[in-house]
Amino acid sequence: MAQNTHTLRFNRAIVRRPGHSVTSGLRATDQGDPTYSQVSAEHDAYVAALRDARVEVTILPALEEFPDSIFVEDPALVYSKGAVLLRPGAESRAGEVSHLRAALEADFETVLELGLGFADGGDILTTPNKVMIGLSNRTDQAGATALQTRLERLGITSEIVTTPDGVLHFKSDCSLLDDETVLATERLAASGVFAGFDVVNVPAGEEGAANALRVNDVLLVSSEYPRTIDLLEQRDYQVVALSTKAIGKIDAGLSCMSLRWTEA
Ligand code: CIR
Repeated sequence: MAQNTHTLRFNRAIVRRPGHSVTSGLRATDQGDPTYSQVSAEHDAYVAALRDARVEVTILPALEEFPDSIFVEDPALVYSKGAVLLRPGAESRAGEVSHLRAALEADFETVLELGLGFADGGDILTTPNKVMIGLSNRTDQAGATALQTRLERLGITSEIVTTPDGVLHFKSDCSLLDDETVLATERLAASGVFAGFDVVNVPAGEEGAANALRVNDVLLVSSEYPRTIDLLEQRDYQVVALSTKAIGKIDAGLSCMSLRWTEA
């Protein structure tokens, strides 16, 4: 296991409580609705895991009019140097952005706006040397290019990459495990996008495990994927297994439920 020096060190996070409407969250394939109480329990366990990892968590109130608003990672992007309000690629999620503005303005001196095109935070992987922006059904070229210029204003280098067909977000298929290592599905790693990184492939059939979340010394991994957990534990990662059974029904994983940053 390589070092985790700064990119995956966080002391602040924003999350949003699920509303009862979460049961009708967007999904590509219908596996039945999750129940509110299941999603709520998964969210509670997630917040507890962040707090156990020594992160101060701000919990925003539920927004019933936006079923997917629990997934705060998508409408904004946050770094120590500032935040960017994005433009979600799903029409039903566009209105989530304005509901985040006040919370971000309270915590960040600089809050930029994407301005044009579409980009979802789920398509953005932050690594120590660059931010990778994945084109997908939610993030288009105009949005990705606009985001690059916003990131430049924050002094952050980025590159535009592609997401495999049929995959919701770039980060549905990958996560950064430490300064040098990426966890990824074979279909994404095969594109060569992670040249220069050590890549750990999730076992075939456990593609959903690729959306893990490193927070300080621990790695949050979905408990639905035992072979991936074994693999990561063998590599000495300190795994905290969390259920994603309910949020998985609406195409979500562990990174989606928070915005995370380091406050000086
Ligand atoms: C959506 O389709 O927008 C939600 N049901 C799931 C969002 C998952 N977010 C993420 O991967 N960052």
